[in-house]
Amino acid sequence: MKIDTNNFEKISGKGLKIGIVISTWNHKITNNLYLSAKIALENNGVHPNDILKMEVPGSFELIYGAKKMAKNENLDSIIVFGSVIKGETPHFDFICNSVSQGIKDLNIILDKPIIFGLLTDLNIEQAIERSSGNKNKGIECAIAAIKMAKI
Ligand code: DLZ
Repeated sequence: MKIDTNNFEKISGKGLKIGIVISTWNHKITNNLYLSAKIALENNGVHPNDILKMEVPGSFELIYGAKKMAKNENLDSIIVFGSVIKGETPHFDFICNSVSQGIKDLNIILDKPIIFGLLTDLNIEQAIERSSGNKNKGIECAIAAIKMAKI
């Protein structure tokens, strides 16, 4: 994965503590999202020790993971990363809907921003495209996490 750190938005994340929940389903994709976010956060001044990672089995579990992580009062924002790839059953729609509704609910209930980093792709090629390089969702979510922590 190649990321040009000169090429993304600069916004100071100095002093912030960020939690990241990642699903291990489609791990190659979610790990790339995580690594991209980590690079973007650190490049914007977040100390590596202030990035807390939690793994959950699948995207459906991101909701509970984020809720648990939000109990840590030191964290300023939480990002969730998952990758759902469309198969031949309606499972795709159920998971995508549940996770987006669940994360939306947490944002209403909790007093902490939860950033929505769920990739919902038609195939693995799309997922790779959106989880690596300079325009990937990992970077987008890292910048959103910093911006939301400052509100
Ligand atoms: C079951 C399932 C399926 C079919 N597909 C995906 C997927 O593409 N991406 C993903 O993150 N998780 C998937 N899962 C697992 C569910 O998210 C969940 O972990 C299980 O249903 C157990 O609750």
